[in-house]
Amino acid sequence: PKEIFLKDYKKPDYLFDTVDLEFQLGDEKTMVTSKIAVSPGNEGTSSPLALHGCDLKLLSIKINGTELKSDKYTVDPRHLTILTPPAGVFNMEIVTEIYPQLNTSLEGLYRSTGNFCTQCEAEGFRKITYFQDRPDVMAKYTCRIEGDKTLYPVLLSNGNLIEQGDLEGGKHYALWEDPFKKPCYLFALVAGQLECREDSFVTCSGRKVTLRIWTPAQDLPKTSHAMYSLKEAMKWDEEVFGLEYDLDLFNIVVVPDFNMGAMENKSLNVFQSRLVLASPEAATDGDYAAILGVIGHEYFHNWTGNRVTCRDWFQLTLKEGLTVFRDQEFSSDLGCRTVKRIADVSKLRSYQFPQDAGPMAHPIRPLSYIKMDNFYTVTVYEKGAEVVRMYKTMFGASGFRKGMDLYFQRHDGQAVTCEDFYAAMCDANNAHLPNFLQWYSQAGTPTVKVTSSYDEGSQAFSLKLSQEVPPTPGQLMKEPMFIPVAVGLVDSIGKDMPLTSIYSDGMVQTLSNDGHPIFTTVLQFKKKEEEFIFNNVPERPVPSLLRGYSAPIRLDSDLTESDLYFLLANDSDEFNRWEAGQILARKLMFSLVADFQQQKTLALNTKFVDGLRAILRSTSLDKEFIAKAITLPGQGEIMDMMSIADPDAVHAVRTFIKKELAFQLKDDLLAAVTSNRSSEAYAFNHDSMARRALKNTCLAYLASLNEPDVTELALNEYKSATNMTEQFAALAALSQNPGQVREDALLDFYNKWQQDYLVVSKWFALQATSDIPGNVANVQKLLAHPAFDMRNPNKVYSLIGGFCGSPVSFHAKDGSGYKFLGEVVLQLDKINPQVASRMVSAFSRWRRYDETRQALAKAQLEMIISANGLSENVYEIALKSLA
Ligand code: HT7
Ligand code: ZN
Repeated sequence: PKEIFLKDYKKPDYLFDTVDLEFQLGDEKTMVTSKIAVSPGNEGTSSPLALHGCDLKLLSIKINGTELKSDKYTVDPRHLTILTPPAGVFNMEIVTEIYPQLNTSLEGLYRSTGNFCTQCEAEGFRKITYFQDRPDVMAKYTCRIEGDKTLYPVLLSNGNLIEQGDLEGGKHYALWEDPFKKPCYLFALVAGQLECREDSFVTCSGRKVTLRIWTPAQDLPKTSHAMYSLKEAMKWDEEVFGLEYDLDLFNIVVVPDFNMGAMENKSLNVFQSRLVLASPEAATDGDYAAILGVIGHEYFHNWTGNRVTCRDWFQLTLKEGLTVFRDQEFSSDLGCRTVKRIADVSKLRSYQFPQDAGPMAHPIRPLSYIKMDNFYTVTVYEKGAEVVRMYKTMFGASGFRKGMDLYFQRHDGQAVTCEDFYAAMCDANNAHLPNFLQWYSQAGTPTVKVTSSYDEGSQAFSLKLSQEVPPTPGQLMKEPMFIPVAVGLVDSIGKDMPLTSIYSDGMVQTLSNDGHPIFTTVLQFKKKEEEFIFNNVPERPVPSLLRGYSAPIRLDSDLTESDLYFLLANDSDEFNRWEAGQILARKLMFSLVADFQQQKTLALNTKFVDGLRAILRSTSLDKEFIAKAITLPGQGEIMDMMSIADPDAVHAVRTFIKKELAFQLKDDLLAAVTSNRSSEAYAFNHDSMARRALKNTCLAYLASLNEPDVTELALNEYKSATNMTEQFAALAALSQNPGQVREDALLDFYNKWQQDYLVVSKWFALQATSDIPGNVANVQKLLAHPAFDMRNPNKVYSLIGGFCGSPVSFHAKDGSGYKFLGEVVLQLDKINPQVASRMVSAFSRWRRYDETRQALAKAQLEMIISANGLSENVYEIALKSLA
């Protein structure tokens, strides 16, 4: 396999101005005719025109209307090369045959429950026709679709429908025209038996846009939340960024078989069912929130990704980091900002930090890849979003908006780079951010150490900062990065001190906001070491550092335990209140892990219990915040911070703390469950969701006691629940403890919901992630369950992905979890390499474990990499994991 490097980027030799596609859809095969107006990309180019292609049968090529003789082109399994294209502008017509019903990779044109569907990002268009399949080739498209009218009554593509009609032999056709230039990865076609929910949105300039969500008829009632989400997203983008939708039609199509969450094809977004379909009985608050976020995300791509796209795939974070940031902000504005921030930071810590510390570590703009699909990662997406957030932290909301305006003014209709975004942000704010671009090119999570000191005589409070970016594969030496550190100083009664001036780098900076005192300032930390001295500080403060998590770093400060308890109780920055609790919990978990490893008796410190009790009893804090604040850091997060990850110890300690807290706080937890019941109909709003979150978190704690009264309580909650959020939480609570009650509840739930495959996926995931003893065998058995299907990515992610995320069973000391995954990966790779490579990634951190586990996991990776006919996707991950 060939590795592709960012440094080798060259502009295309040829441009495609217009692309006219024609599809003749058939049950066995589909014929694709592509007519392209080609022009030279560089003055006087005479080089061969190389087109990508994969799994295509070439039927004919014509240049300027004349059939091209076979000695004028070459064909290999990946390319069609026109050896001597005409000089200047010319027309090219290529006819190919493809076999969508045999396509289980779910890229290119494929069938999902009988319907036709496409997925072209990143490099799937080459499975449809020969093409320069790269994002900097932007063209205007038309698409004519022809097919049987009964089998495929709905024919959709990008842009506007300009013609449709009946044809002989029971067929019909539709002709679509997209007036906007686009790269081929945004092309889409959908055909089949679908019905739609229709609504409309009037844009800020008064244009009426028709909105349609297409699903199989029986699912239409479940699309109302998605439609609500879409209209909210359209309104929000106008209000916050002044961005208006640019066509008169916006379609969303729901398909059960899809490799990722959703796809932002121009005016024809495609979604996997889980991210559109919801009803209170069958979807949880988490599902509702995910739908809002992802509908927003794909819609926001219309400007950040589609109107302005990426020059090459290395720039992926240009559109994905920015669009994730936008969807995070959208969800924050519609819900609770602190809670959303906590959720996003937790995700970053649980998934991105481990990636950044492992063999697959890469900068948000990778330097090379074998298979681009492997770089749709939490680093490119979530860390990328944090990098965008830092511009906003530096320039403020209005400075950020100015930067966005300039970005669109300069680059609408273009395929650009991350430097172009940086330049727009800086130019719009007359700023320069030294060492900021390092975020795009250096991998690894920086660690920032902070030590503080106070001088009573001079009333000066000093923060000394130093940074260290760890070595990562291929990058042993690192440069300092620009790190914005938001800081507030809290006085002894828990109030923020006004900040008046700071001395750093030989300069004094006066702090004020138009004469008003300020309470949080952003330190611009850009060297290996720097000292910042706050003047006029009348007493020794407790510093509240990295407020709102102002940079994606690991912070290592000299705050004492009592400082942290003080911040947990008093910080005006709610994020940092939560953070203080998490740091305390981590410290506690580490010390108990050490005790466990030395076979000491475990005991919980009373200050910790008291701290959480105070939070739990608070009547002023947001309920969802309370739920998050009493939740312990995940096992993965703790293992990630150990020199040798010990899943057994971490699991034992986390289980111990949970149980002990439940025991000591039982009355408060029971009170929280009881007082947060509600008989009101389900509503998707923050208050009701927060209430359910708190109730469910408390129920989970209580169930860990495995006592008859709480089992009874959980069973009652399960039986009386009127929505999936509460029903599923009660089921999860009951299923913590092995035994008949667990088995009966799981069976009852399956019997209730077996007709709804999205609910059945949850049922798979719940069992897959369980840490009850002997779970490898359970999961193995579930593979053969009639409701499981290896060809459906959602089911694979629930069962196999869920299993890999559970430290206890996956890392079973006898290697049974590893062996199970090894076998599944090889089976999956034959069906769907993209999904298989996501699963094989679970092995990538094998070096973090003890020697026995290392040997067992390594053996599986070696077995995988030596298998015949392995895909490039899986090969790349296995190779890098073993390196
Ligand atoms: N931009 C979309 C990415 C995507 C994708 C990538 C590779 C293979 C299949 C895929 N399906 C969707 C989704 C997004 O981030 O908005
Ligand atoms: Zn995206």
